[in-house]
Amino acid sequence: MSSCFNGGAGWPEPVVRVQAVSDTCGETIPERYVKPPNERPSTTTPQPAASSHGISGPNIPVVDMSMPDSEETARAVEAACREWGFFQAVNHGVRPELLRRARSSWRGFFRQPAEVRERYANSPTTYEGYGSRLGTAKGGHLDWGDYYFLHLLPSSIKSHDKWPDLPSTLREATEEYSEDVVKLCRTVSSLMSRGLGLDGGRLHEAFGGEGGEGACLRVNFYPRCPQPDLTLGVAAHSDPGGMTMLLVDDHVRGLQVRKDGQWITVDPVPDAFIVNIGDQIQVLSNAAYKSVEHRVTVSAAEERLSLAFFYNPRSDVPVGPMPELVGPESPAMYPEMTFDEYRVHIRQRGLSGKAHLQSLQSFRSAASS
Ligand SMILES: O=C(O)CCC(=O)C(=O)O
Repeated sequence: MSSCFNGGAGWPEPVVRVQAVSDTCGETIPERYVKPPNERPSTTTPQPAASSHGISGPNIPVVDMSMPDSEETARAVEAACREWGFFQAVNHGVRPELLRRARSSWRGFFRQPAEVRERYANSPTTYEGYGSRLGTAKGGHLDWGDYYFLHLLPSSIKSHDKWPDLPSTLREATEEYSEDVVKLCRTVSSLMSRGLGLDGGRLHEAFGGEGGEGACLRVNFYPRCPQPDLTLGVAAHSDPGGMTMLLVDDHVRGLQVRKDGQWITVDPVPDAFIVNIGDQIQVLSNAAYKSVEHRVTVSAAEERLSLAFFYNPRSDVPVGPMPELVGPESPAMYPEMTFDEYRVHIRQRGLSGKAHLQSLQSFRSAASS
């Protein structure tokens, strides 16, 4: 058990791997993982059960990326981003074989002995590596999940030495996967721009243009949990970056999206990417597109793996509402801030609902009053 602790790496308390907790805690989870009653999944209004073929309750839209009319695709993406901030992209062009290889390589990492995993233990300075908590607030509630975080773009900060060397398939699979997913992000970014009535390259330009964009990957691993009604795999948050391409296990549900005050459980379409707007695109679009709160529930019966690919603006480019979207009827809702500046808050406080974006908005109101 001692190899599952990672003290002295800059965290305020020794870090315990949730995998180790799951293996040893029996029927009762430690107090640190028990969420306050109003945050527990069990207090959520139940959603109608999904049928085996589809969903009987509301669910996030599905967008077919292979439609021959790209205007129609742009309209579907726009509607989803305005109304839900989320959609599932199907027929997206990334090979199912590659999706499976990426998933199985990362599952393989979380199945390595603890001493192999611990070689990559992370610190709160960059978060890069194997981790078990977000945020450095002492004594806070913890999420029921471990993760691996790594940088992909700009290539100057990508370092294979910081990626696991086991299983042996992992580095090549992650490299290939990230190349294909970046291409998909560029396609989706162009559709999102057009949906705003702008040139297809406008968001890409606002992200820093050719070679400017940033990308990183967080692979989440949620072990089985004996009391899933009391905890969450990831607490409610919006994504701080530009957009997220999420690949989840086809057969295990867990992601919930907040819509009109209700938590909607997403039914994953096999091999789809779940795409969502992050805070930076909400700011650039002057709140036309929504960066929506989501969270993850865990299961007593099955572990779950997800790959969250974050596509971000260049870290030192000022990000504010795009001037074309600002006018007398739609004043700028946010001040300009670089993604690096924005990230500083998140790294200190961890993910917390929509608090970061709301604090930007109050900064704007205070500045203009
Ligand atoms: O695991 C999931 O379904 C979502 C993960 C997520 O929200 C995140 O990594 O930010």
